Amino acid sequence: MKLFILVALFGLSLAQHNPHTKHGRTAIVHLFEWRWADIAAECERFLGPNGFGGVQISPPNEHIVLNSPWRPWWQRYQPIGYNLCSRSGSEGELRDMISRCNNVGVNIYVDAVINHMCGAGGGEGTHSSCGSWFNAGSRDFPSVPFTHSDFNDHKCRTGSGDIENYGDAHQVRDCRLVGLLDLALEKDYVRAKVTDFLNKLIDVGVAGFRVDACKHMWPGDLAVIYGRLHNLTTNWFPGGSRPFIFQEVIDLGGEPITSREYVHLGRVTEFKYGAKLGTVFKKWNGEKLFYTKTWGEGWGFMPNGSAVAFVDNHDNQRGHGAGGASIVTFWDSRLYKMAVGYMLAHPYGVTRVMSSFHWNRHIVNGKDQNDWMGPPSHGNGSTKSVPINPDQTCGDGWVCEHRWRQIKNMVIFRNVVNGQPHSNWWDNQSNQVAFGRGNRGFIVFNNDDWDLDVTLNTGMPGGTYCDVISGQKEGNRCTGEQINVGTDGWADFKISNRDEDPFVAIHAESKL
Ligand code: AAO
Repeated sequence: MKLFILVALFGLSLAQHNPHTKHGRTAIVHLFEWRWADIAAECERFLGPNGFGGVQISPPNEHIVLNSPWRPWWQRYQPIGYNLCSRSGSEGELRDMISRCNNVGVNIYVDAVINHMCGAGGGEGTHSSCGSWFNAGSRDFPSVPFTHSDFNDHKCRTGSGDIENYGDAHQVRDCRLVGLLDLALEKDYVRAKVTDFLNKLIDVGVAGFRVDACKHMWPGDLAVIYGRLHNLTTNWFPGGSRPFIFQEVIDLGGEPITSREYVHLGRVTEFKYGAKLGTVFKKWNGEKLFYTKTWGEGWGFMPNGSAVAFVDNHDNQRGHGAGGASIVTFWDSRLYKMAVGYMLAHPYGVTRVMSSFHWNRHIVNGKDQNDWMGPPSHGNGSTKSVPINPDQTCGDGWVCEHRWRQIKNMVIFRNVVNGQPHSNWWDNQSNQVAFGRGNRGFIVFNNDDWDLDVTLNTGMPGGTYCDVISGQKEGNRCTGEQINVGTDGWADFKISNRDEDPFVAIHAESKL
């Protein structure tokens, strides 16, 4: 009996680590600030056909609407209530998108902001995305409803009421993160309201949650909330499936709160991953690509089965959150494609690809003055839809990194090599490295300032393969470079350091 309970508990907690992606798909894309109607279309026309496993969507619930600055992207991290109308669209559009994505095998993960409501200075009125009245000053949110006793003001011991010192775990959990009204998640009433919100989304068909600001919530409170979540709907998921949970905890070391406190509850965002990978590809601090032979847990990252890996996110691509200047983003596209390619080729973690919008970056003394700028919008503040150009890229200021040929093809690579071990490592003791994934795929990088010209054991069956970075296989022809693998598995690789993309990748399904 004891053994049974142990197994059941273990199974329960592990289940929340499973993204439930379908058809062996392995990568998630964050369609940051996209409208629901555009996500639905993207699932059908692009994500499903190209093997993307799921989408992280922006917060779908009612949020504050701000004029100064004008409609910042971060207004969506200031909830007013749990009605499902947001800058991305109405509840009807949300429901339609979730079914259409599920119907083509693409899961939806909701960015769940449950630590707090809007900022203490958010004012009074109906400046919210569904038009609900609220009063931040008196802590009144009638659309939920939450009142002053549902907040942690009485528990916080700092002079300002805000978090002043990340070295004190109590204030990090009980005080206000940048002035955001901190919910008292120890109260059963508050837990019930939050749980109802999440369960409603599960019943509509979402596959799980990116839980915002978990460092600022007590793990014990989260355990109760997660434990009360419904199983995923059997319309699209096997009976008994637990929602996938991945928790935003920024742990770069040096603080009392660590990701270890959360890994038993679900996966956790591994912020060291992008911070280190950026440092390596930028060759800062004497880092070299060949040091990544032990990439993953060997670099002090959390256990593979606990991690969500990503190169950049919506915060640190614009200087919010953590990671700083080492983070590579679409602004540095050549390095970015390599870094994302490396992540997708490597077996570590559940991987998330970023999909951004352009803004007028204006850096003064290391700080971007326009880090607040929201998505491409019409004059009235409503978000523009995403037009698709004839060459499959996006228009109107949407960057769509996930549609870049090199990145899209590496998502497919990851699916093709899924379950295969990291193998056949080679390096030049500098910034040229290569590795395979069993006999299903092989990738070679040249991040040195000189050419690469080597013969390597790929571990792949003999034949001619199409490099999916310089081109791709279309029918029976290759639009890029071809790589001939001998019957012994060896192949010649030549990569100039001046190539547009100085890396090459082949896999079982790019064989001609
Ligand atoms: C906005 C305004 C504020 C205003 C507030 C309320 O910008 O001026 O006071 O409204 O009116 C987003 C935006 C915020 C925005 C907020 C609400 O980023 O600017 O505030 O919406 O609209 C911490 C949290 C982490 C959080 C991150 C931004 O721990 O959870 O800050 N990320 C999530 C979301 C994010 C969102 C929120 C949470 C809130 O992804 O989009 O905010 O819902 C240290 C700590 C980290 C801490 C950072 C930043 O990091 O470890 O936990 O993140 O500081 O404060 C080195 C260190 C590293 C350190 C870093 C920075 O890298 O190694 O540990 O330096 O010091």
